[in-house]
Amino acid sequence: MKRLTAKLVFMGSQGVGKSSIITRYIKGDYRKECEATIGASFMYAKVTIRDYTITLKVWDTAGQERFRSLVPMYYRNSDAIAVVFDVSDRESFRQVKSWINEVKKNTDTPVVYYVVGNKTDLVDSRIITYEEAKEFATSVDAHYWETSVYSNSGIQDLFTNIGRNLIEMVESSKRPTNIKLEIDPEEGPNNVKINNSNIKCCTN
Ligand SMILES: Nc1nc2c(ncn2[C@@H]2O[C@H](COP(=O)(O)OP(=O)(O)O)[C@@H](O)[C@H]2O)c(=O)[nH]1
Ligand SMILES: [Mg+2]
Repeated sequence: MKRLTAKLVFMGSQGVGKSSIITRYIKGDYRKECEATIGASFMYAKVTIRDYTITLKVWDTAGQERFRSLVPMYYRNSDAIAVVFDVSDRESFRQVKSWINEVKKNTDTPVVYYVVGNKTDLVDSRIITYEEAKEFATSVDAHYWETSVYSNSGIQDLFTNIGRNLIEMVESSKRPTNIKLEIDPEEGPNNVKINNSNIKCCTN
């Protein structure tokens, strides 16, 4: 068994569904009334692919402008960045570009970028099409993924795909210095500690 530990940071405007996506993946449910995330918090998410067990340290940032100056602290040393927008909100889509530009300006290790169009259940109020978002993502060397927390679509696969890309990165020569790879001498029980105690939003 090979173990990878990597840092995944969620970014994007307030209200696009970052905390809901993370909570849905980790706890398998969501709450309709989330408090605005203050600052940032992190939790651990586990992804198993092939002979890899990946522990993602998932950081949930706040979208509020007034916290924006704090965000560099959270994306520093990140291995993967998911920038989320709401497919029914053009302003949140416009913001994706500035988040990605900012991270690119301030990072020098390889980072896997994901642009995530959330709330695809809002079919009637949808403004950003799959094609427009995909074309934009390609133009900034990011993967594009769509999710809906309400209809529970795309979320499991988002984390699995991020995991797959991290494995690719580790196996290729572009291996970033901050991804921790451990290879067990032999197959043993999984003892990766999963700690959910840092959930600060959408908890009971
Ligand atoms: N229709 C719809 N609403 C969503 C979805 N995901 C999140 N929301 C709602 O959007 C609001 C903001 O979500 P939240 O996770 O707090 O956004 P954050 O500020 O980016 O962390 C909440 O009322 C959520 O219930 C989704 O997939 N579809
Ligand atoms: Mg939040």
